[in-house]
Amino acid sequence: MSTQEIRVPDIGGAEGVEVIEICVEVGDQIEQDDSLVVLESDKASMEVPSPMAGTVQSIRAELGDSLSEGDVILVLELSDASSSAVDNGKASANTDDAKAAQSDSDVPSEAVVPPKTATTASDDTDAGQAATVVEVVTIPDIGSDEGAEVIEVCVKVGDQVSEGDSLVVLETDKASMEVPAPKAGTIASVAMNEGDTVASGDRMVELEVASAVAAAGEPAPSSSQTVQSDIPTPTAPKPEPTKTPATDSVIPAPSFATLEAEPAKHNGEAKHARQSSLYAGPAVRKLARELGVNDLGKVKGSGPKGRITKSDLKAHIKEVLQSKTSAVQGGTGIPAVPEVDFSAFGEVDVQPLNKIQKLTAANMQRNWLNIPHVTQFDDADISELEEFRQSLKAEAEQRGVKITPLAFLIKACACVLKNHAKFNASLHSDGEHLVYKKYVHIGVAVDTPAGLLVPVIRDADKKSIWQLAEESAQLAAKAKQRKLTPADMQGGCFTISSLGGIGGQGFTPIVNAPEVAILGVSRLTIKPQWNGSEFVPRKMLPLALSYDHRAINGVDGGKFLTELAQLLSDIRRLAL
Ligand code: CAO
Repeated sequence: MSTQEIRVPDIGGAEGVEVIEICVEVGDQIEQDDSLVVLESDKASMEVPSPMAGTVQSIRAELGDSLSEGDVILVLELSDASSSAVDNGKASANTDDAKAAQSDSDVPSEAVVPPKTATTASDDTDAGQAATVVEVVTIPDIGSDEGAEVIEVCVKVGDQVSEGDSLVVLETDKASMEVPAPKAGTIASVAMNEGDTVASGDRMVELEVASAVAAAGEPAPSSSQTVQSDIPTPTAPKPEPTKTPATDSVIPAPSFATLEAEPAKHNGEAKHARQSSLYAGPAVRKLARELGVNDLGKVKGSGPKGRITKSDLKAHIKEVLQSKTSAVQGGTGIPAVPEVDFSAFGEVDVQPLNKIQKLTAANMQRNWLNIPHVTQFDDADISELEEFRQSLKAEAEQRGVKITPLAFLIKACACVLKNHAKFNASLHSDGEHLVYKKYVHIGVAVDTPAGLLVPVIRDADKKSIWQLAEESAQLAAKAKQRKLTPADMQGGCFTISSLGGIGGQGFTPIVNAPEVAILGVSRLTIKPQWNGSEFVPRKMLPLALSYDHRAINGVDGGKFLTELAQLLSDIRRLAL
């Protein structure tokens, strides 16, 4: 098995170009043309492709290194095919001859010369006065015989451009570049479209520029004249970048291709500016197009300077696919509420949501969107319960416990949950199973200054009314002091949201997924009840049971609520 040092190819004469990304690791099996490193100068960047297939034996370049043409990037253990190619003289295994090996194996040279312009017409202005001429701007030498694809046209007719503004973005297999305007002017015509394949010398745009000639007092050509001069053709000899003559119509050229290194200077639409300010190499852009990622602006780059790597692209696609899946499951895709400038209607005070509020908002939305809710209502006659509770007040004081209807509600719910296992269950994430829980942990919604918290009382079915009263009060106090631990809020099977101490006749609570049901309790009121012979005043407690209709049907809900109301009406049955 032979090895081959892979060196920096011809990078258009650039010296000391920084390594900003190493795309391979020792041991990686790579194919010919796989990107090895990304180099970046202050003006441009390029991916250096492997001239042959093999296994990365060692990496000589490090992030941040400054490399020039001929510097060793890594050592490749050649695959059989590459070895025989080397043996046959297609690639040289002689490390001193690495440059030859690179050119033999088609490592692209991405030297780029600036676009040239050719005067084609002028305005009919008098000599010596300010005048404009229309100049043809052509595609510069793109360092590739196979042409380049126009992946973005950054300007449209009528756009004012400054010198250096991007006109189009071109991409070859291995590199991409923005072609800058050679001088300031107005776009008179655009000769290419996105998707076109172009070659050096092709007509790109016509630029209407101020005529220095006319301003200098020399006769300007009349508008009827069409002067065609010095338009480079695709076959024009490739000038050395370093020897490019400095003329008015030529700007300093990037030494090799870039899409990402040049900051966005587009005068076109926002899309252009957004796209071209991105750091993403041609290989990533190509992959993005193949995978249908049209807007790289949505991909978060994790590389140096926010550069988008292939892994970032894959992570983005995964995220999008997951959100699409949950959209199917959860019915998102609902049009957003339009943004309103409330200050247009009067004074406003904008306050940030705290962490709990944000979490609650997200959870509520998630649960509301994901769960097909049904809410069923009933009133429980808790006249006897209230009488009993009042009778416990002295003892409660002695015990140092405040006893409210809540403790009875927790106890009653625990009993009913044991009898109605579907309410003490969760939908399996596969959507095809119910997970029945053998424990009964009940969450109690607590209103705190920081927001809504739901501590969980464990094994509520095994605890006495006193214990439940004490524990719920302790947990509520802990919640209000923000001393709850995550464990205090985990593992709930069912939630009680009691607004009884506050008021209201009823409300529809939102199920706290992955639980499948929640009980909303409102303020008891004395209502006339028919006892068979007359109306009598009774203390009626409004109950609202919301449940996930995927797990629980209406009959189940009706039975649960009826049994709960009966238990609360006759708490002797709690002892059974
Ligand atoms: N009807 C009439 N009075 C009631 C009642 C009811 N359903 N429930 C409680 N009360 C009474 C209590 O007996 C107490 O009266 P006394 O002081 O005279 O004894 C008073 O109202 C205040 O009770 P409380 O609210 O302090 O205590 P609690 O045990 O009823 O509730 C807690 C505790 C933590 C649940 C409650 O303080 C709380 O935070 N509730 C808000 C829950 C919430 O925000 N839910 C909405 C969630 S979004 O769906």
